[in-house]
Amino acid sequence: MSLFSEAREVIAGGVNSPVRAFAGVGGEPVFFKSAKGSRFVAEDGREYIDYVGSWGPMILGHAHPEVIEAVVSAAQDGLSFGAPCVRETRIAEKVCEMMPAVDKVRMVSSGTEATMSAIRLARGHTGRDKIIKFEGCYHGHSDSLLIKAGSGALTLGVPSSPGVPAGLAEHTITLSFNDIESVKDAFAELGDQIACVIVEPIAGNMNMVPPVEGFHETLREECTKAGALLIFDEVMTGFRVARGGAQSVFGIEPDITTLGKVIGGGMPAAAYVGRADVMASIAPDGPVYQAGTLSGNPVAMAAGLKTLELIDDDDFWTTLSAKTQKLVDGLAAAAADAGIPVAVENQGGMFGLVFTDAGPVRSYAHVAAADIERFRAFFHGMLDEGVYLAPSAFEAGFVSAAHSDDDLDKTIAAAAKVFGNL
Ligand code: HOZ
Repeated sequence: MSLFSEAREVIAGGVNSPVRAFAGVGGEPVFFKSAKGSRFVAEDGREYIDYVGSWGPMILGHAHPEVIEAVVSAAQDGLSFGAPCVRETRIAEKVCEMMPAVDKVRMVSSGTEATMSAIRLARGHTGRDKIIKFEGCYHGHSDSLLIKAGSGALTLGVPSSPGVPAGLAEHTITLSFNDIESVKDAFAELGDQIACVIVEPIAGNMNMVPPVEGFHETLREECTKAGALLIFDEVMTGFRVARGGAQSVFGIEPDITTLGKVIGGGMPAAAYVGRADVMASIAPDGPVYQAGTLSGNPVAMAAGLKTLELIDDDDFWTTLSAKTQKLVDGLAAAAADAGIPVAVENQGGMFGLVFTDAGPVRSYAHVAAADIERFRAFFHGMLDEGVYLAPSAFEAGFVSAAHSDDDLDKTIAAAAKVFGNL
């Protein structure tokens, strides 16, 4: 019996998160037993160069010695207190220092918790119910946000999940990512009812889709005019595309930012952060309730803080960006040599690759029209060559500081071979 079949006997769908199941590419998922640096080792002993990085957190590579040391030391002090500890204050100080639009921090344990809480905060703070999100953006799996969502929901073909009450869904207005006019129209019609706009500043859950010029500026302007809050969901882009996240790249200050992945350094930690007067609405200072037994867990704080300390360095970002650039340039050149049309994107340690001849990808409709069958063949070809990519055409890829020139050269050579066979 395969490891996946064994898992299916006792785990719903055989996985604890749907995108891991290979449903988007076919076949059975690889089971991993260890990871170090840029490499994964599977249960059968095969080694892979990893471009998933646990879906984003592992920006330093797997099992970075200083992060492991911080985790071990924190664990020896106790696994969970359910009471304040200084590590929580230190990581909050670090986040305020590194990210532009942050006065106050509230730690939670997952990206879903962060976005769900941010939406409640926006509704509670403004006294309004309606929210605007964008098609193909994924903000975790809470009810208000699982409507025309990206990531696993898109991969499995259930972007609007059953189980979301119609009465709640009617408060979520879904617009097309990068469609500036539709944003203006929605505010013209419903501006005084809109609590917030939530957006991935660079969409990373429908492959990688950057904003067009003026998109974020329009969101900022319309929210400010209408008294609505702007939420940047930087669970994926925060501390991943730049030291100060996507907001530092575009020079836009959201009212609330949601963080996850890198902020936990591979441990379950996330946060929603933002403007002091907005954050003052959260209990115990304000009436908007949110709580968590493991929020600010000392071991997770230690992993996150050490990770942030290690990436808080200009040279780190120059080197990481150069590695990612080398990878996407190599992939694009290899595809062109083989006559395979692709569109690539990259920023910091994040990249996208879409099989399309329609030029740069700027909306969900562009991604949806791409050649998904070709992606599936590419994914399996690369897997056979020892390169582990996200098992879905709708996910971004991640490069870490641990990826060496040799890793990148091997990956580009593997891609040249696989493109040639498509
Ligand atoms: N949010 C992650 C990237 N799309 C996926 C995590 C998961 O759904 O397991």
